[in-house]
Parts: sequence; C-alpha cells; structure tokens
Amino acid sequence: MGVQTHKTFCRFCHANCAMEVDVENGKVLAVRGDPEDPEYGGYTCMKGRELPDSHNAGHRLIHSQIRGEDGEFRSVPMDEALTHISDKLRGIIDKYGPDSVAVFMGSGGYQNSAAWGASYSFAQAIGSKHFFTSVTLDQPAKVFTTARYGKWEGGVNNFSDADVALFIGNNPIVSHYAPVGGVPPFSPSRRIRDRQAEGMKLIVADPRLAEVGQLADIYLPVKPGEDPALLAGMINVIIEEELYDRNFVSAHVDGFEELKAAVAKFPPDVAAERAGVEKDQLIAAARMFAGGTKGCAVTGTGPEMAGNGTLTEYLATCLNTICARFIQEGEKASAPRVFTTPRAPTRAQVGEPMPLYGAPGMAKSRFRNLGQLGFEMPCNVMADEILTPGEGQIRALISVGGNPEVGFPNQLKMRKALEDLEIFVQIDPWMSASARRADVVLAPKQSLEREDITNLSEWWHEKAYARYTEAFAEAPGDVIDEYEMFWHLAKNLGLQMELAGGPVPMDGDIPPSKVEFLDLMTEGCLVPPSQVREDARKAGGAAVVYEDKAPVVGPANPDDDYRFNLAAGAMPTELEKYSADAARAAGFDFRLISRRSKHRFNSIGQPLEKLGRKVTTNPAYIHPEDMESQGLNDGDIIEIASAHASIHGVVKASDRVRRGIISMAHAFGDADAGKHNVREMGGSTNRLTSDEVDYDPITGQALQSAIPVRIHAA
Ligand SMILES: Nc1nc2c(c(=O)[nH]1)N[C@H]1C(S)=C(S)[C@@H](COP(=O)(O)OP(=O)(O)OC[C@H]3O[C@@H](n4cnc5c(=O)[nH]c(N)nc54)[C@H](O)[C@@H]3O)O[C@H]1N2
Ligand SMILES: Nc1nc2c(c(=O)[nH]1)N[C@H]1C(S)=C(S)[C@@H](COP(=O)(O)OP(=O)(O)OC[C@H]3O[C@@H](n4cnc5c(=O)[nH]c(N)nc54)[C@H](O)[C@@H]3O)O[C@H]1N2
Ligand code: SF4
Ligand SMILES: [Mo]
Repeated sequence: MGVQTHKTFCRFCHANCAMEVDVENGKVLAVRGDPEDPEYGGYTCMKGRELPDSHNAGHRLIHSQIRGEDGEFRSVPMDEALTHISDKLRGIIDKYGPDSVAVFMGSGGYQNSAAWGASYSFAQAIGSKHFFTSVTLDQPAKVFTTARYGKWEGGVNNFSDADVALFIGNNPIVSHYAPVGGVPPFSPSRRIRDRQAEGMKLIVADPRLAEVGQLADIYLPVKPGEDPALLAGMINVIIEEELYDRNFVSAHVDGFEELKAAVAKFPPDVAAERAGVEKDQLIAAARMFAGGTKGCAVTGTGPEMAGNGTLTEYLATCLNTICARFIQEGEKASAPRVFTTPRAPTRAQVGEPMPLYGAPGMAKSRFRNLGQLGFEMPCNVMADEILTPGEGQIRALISVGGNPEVGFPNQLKMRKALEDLEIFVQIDPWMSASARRADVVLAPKQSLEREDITNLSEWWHEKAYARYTEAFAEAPGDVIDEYEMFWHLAKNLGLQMELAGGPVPMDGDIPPSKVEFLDLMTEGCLVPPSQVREDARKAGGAAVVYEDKAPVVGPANPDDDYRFNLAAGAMPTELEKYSADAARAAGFDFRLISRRSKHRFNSIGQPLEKLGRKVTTNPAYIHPEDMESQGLNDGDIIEIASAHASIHGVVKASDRVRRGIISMAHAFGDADAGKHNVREMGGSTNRLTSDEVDYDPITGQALQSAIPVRIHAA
C-alpha cells in the first residue's frame, strides 16, 4: 500500500490543531497543518510537527517494564504487567483499605480524550478519595472563583467580539492556552492582530515582556506576585470615575460596596508603587479597559502561581463583572460544547450556584486543612499522604501521563515519596524522570494510534466545532490505550466501572470499543461521539461544525434571583490583609518567575531528537544590568537558592525581563540534576518550592512563580 493521507488533529498539546497525516504501512511519515479546517486554517507549532519523530523514535517504550529484585527493568507483555499490578493492588487494598490507592492524571494523560473518564471511574470503583489531576498544580483558583462568585449562563464575551482585552500573565502565543474569553489559542498572534486591525485595544500585565506583550497597546511590567495591587488600583479608578456598568451592577451584583471600600486602599499612586508600574499607565489601562464595550480580563498561570492566586483571580472576575463583559439577551451564546455533559441553559442571568470547591461533606486530607476540590484531592498533599503512616496513607500510585518528580512542588520530598510507595505505576511512552522511579512502567499508545474526540479543547471554540478521529497509525510492540489499561485493572480486581451513562460493560475479555466508551462517558451531551464520528466520516474525516446547535441567549427566568456576590468568602477583607502585608522575604533579592518553553510542553518533548537539538536546558533569563552587577556573563552557570533548596541554571541575558527577576521554565531536570548536567537537562524550579509553606489555603496551589531566591556564580 502506498502513502495514504488522512485528516486528524494534533494531541501533543491541548490545542488540538487540525492536521493531515501521511501514513505508509501503518507508519507515520509526516504531519502538516490542514489548511481546509475552518478554525485552525493550517496552523501548527514546532512541537506538533514532531509527532512523527515521537511515534517512531527508537527509544520510545513499546513494551511495558517491570523492575526486578536487582533494581533493573525488564520488558514484559502488557497482560503480565497488568496482572502484576492488579495482584499488588489487591494486597494493598486488603491490608490498608481503598484510600491507599491513588490515581494521578497529568498533562500527558489529558491528551487522551478517554483517560480522565477512565482514571476517575477507576478510582471511584476502588472507592478511593485519592484521585488527583494536574489541575491543582495549574490554576485551581479559576474553578473555585466561578463557583464562589457566580457564573453568567450566557457566557463571557467572545474574543472575536472584543474591542478590548486584558491579559494578566498569560502568553498564548507560546502556550496556546487561554481561559474562556481569552484568545482562542490557534493562530493566536494572527487572531490578536486581526482584532487590533478592527480597533481592539490590548493591555498586557507581565513582569516579562513576553511575545504577547510585544503586541500590547499598554504593557504593564507588574512586579511578580503584585497583580492584586495592579488590579485593585484599576478597579479603584473605574469605580471612582464611574466607568463601570451601573445598570448591570444594580441588576445583578451584590457586594459592590464592600469591593469599593476594599479597593479604596489602592488609590493609583499606592497601587502603582506596589505593583511597580507607572501611575499614569495604570490609570490609562483602567480607562482603556472600562472604555471598551466587550472583552475580558483573563489571567494565566503566572499570577495564579505567584501567591495570592485566589485574590488575583477574584479581582479579574470583579473587573469583568462590574464592566459587564457577558453575552446579553438576544446575542449568540458562547459556543456550545458538543461533548460536554450536560448542556446547561443559556439565559441572560446568573446561574444556579455550583457546589463550592472544598464544600463541607467533601473528603478531607490529613494535611494543612486541605480537602477535596470538586472531583479531586489537591496535589499539594500527595507527598505527605504517601510519606505519613496512619489512616488513609497512600501506598500505591498510578500516574497517567504525569511527571510528579518534576511537576510537583518540593521536588526532593516528592522523590522520597515516590520511592516510599509499595507500588508506583507510571503510564508513559518514555523513561521520564518519574518513570525512572517506577516499579512498573506501562507503555501506552501514542495519539495517532488512538481514536479520540475533541472534548478537551472544545471550550476554546466560538462555534460548535467537533471532531472524531480514527486511529491512523499502527500501534507498535505491545501498547494499548489508557482506557483499556484501566478496564483490565478493574476487571482483574472484580470492580465495576461507571461513567456518566452508567455501568461500563465488564464481561468478556476485551473492553468496549473506544466509541462505546466515549459515548458512555459523554452521555447527555449535545451530539454523541458515535454521531460525530458518522458525520465526520461523511466529511472525509474533517471537523463538523453544528451551526444549528448554537443557542441564542434567552431572557432571564423571572423566578430566579441569583446574583453575583463579590463579597463572598470575605474576599474584600483578603484584599485589605494583602494591603497591610507588604513584607518581602528577607535575604532574597531576586524573584524566580515561571514561563513556558517553546520547545516543550511541560516535560513532554524532552526525549525528542529535533526539539532536543534546539534546546537542552531551561535557561535562566536575567536582565543584563543584573548580570553586570552580579559579574555574570551569558552562558555562566549560577546556583539559584530559595529558602528550601537550590538548583543550577545557565544564564541568558534578556532585556525583556524586569530587573530583580530570573525567568525560567519548569519541568526540566530531575531530582538528581545539578551543576554537572545543567547544560544537558536543566534544573527543576520545583525544587525551590514547598508544599508546606507558601501555598494557597483553599486550593493548596504552591508558590510556583515569584519565588524568593538569591543567586551566585557556581
Ligand atoms: N514551578 C512550576 N511548576 C509547575 C508549573 C509551573 O509553571 N511552574 N506548571 C504546572 C502545570 S500548569 C502543570 S499542568 C503541571 C504538569 O505536571 P505533570 O502533568 O505532572 O507533568 P508533565 O511534564 O506534563 O508530564 C507529562 C508526562 O506524560 C508523559 N507523556 C508524554 N506523552 C504521553 C502519552 O502519549 N501518553 C502518556 N500516558 N504519557 C505521555 C511524559 O513523558 C511525561 O512523563 O506542572 C505544574 N508545575
Ligand atoms: N510551549 C508550551 N506550551 C504550553 C506549555 C509548555 O510547557 N510549553 N504548558 C501548558 C500548560 S500545562 C499550561 S497550564 C499553559 C499555561 O499557559 P500560560 O499561562 O499562558 O503560560 P505562560 O506562557 O508561562 O505565561 C505565563 C506568563 O506569566 C508571567 N508571569 C510569571 N509570574 C507572574 C506574576 O506574578 N504576575 C504576572 N502578571 N505574570 C507573571 C510569565 O512571565 C509568563 O509570560 O501552557 C500550556 N502550553
Ligand atoms: S499548538 Fe499544540 S496542538 Fe497545535 S500543533 Fe502545537 S502542539 Fe500540536
Ligand atoms: Mo498546566
């Protein structure tokens, strides 16, 4: 058979760019952007273009590995590995109870459309509260804030309607990530420029002049972790100058007076001083944002990880709320999510309150008064729950496409925890930092060998865009899909998996097909995966846009009186506390801030040859004047020390970062990394962080940006 070309979508990252793939005899030859796709228009990035290398690499794991008595791994057939794991799990559950088994879904698992459903359902079937995902290392305050302050049923303004936008520590041009209301992360810079050509104004707040900041009309080089001052100052100007939407506030918002009193502590001069920006720029930004009619303030990972994440998220919500950046009656509602269950009503009103993150009745951790958030336990407590004997101690961990050794705070403690487990199972196509600690490494299929739907990216679309892709490449060796792994484990343990649509068929020797599994998982959604699959087949495998499913925002229900409550959770008081607490960490004159590497997706891509040739380390970007005062040159190795530990970094000059800052990507290095190999593998910024101090008291999110550090030449 010659070369065949199919339409599919990328799953290197969550943006799911539309692609064409060339396959010959089951082997991936090439991928390219699909120019015919209505949303992506041929866009890809350098990571996605390495999918052939990722699938075909000689050092990819195509057989599962079990560690023997001698400490060495040996290849075993998949069914033997799964039986081995099930036997171990049975013993552990019998001895310690169901909470002793933990499942962690990391960002390499999120790219498989069925993996979340399968791992959650497996943890539920065991009866363990210890289900974790990378969401609680990421931006958990976003989910929490929506639940606490209220959600507009019609949705927030779409980016393509915006005449103003405010990005706070979000760099979608590299990250291809944006919260709802931000720029859809495919062709992000073209989309921004297109809107600007139609008059949209862009404001960017970031201590580093990142790619998106270079497009800004107003760029605010806010000090790390001081976003609350900046945003409170802007709100103060908007309220003082009565630039907010007074009709909307009186109709839909409680707590406005409390907010007004709290931001009164941040008049422009005070706010600008604390945030490290020009007072006139702060005022101009406030007027520009409020002067628009549509368009949102959105935050990225930086400010959410920089301490005060919940407060920052709250203030961004306040900006959007008092300026009424919501889709109004008669307008087209935000895009319906084709696969999301169940479809909520879209009316011009605040919706029924959602169950609050960490609400009473949810499972508690033994540590730091943290507990279950929505479906999951916070990653913050995982290491302690493993290391500390007692009721509910975790003794087995299954990590699905996560890399706890580099992604979690307090790296050295996490490393100790991974080694303390009675069994650590890592599902990973590569011998990653965490796989090297595992007792069993299960070798999964890679994306082009799987069927998948676009359930994980659909929230970015402003149309009801859906895809079902077939598996086009032949899976090598002895690899299977993650949902099949969990099915076999559950089957071996005699457990019944349940999905939204009810029990998963467990009889027979093979799991239900992926389309059956996905249909069950998304039960109640707008169009079931099996139907999208049929529609896609008729369209030659292309995307299907369900124009007729896009609802218009309807009138409010006169019997409902839900309102936004900007005083919920005593947030204005938190702002007052923040205003009183300007103490800086003594003895640490630099702040290390997080950023994304263009050449990786967290640690994903590290084993790939061409990406490896572009970059092997995570450079420590520093302002040239700071380098001069520290006597440093480009390429020097420095030691970077926090209150907890130290790492090494390779100095790179950048006049795009503020003075007093080290800007570094995470997920490089491992727990053994040091000066000797920093040029080859970089260093993990998470070694500098702690799960025990400097964490958000609600979500447990650790201080992963704006980390107080000092540096010296090594
Ligand atoms: N200091 C600091 N820490 C951070 C952050 C930060 O900005 N600063 N960011 C945080 C954020 S936002 C996140 S999301 C977390 C990420 O934390 P994790 O999700 O724990 O880490 P990743 O590096 O994304 O891990 C991905 C793993 O999946 C594997 N993988 C690759 N392809 C596949 C595949 O096809 N299938 C499977 N099963 N596995 C695959 C990779 O080899 C790797 O081991 O890190 C967080 N940690
Ligand atoms: N190429 C690539 N893409 C990725 C990833 C990757 O590793 N590589 N990771 C993926 C993941 S898991 C996620 S969650 C998303 C994240 O997506 P984004 O949140 O857009 O991530 P970044 O590009 O790091 O942008 C965060 C910005 O915050 C700034 N910043 C740091 N500290 C502060 C602060 O205190 N205040 C303010 N205002 N800004 C601050 C940083 O300088 C940086 O420019 O990206 C995803 N996409
Ligand atoms: S942005 Fe993400 S989905 Fe798009 S090509 Fe790059 S890696 Fe693939
Ligand atoms: Mo993330």
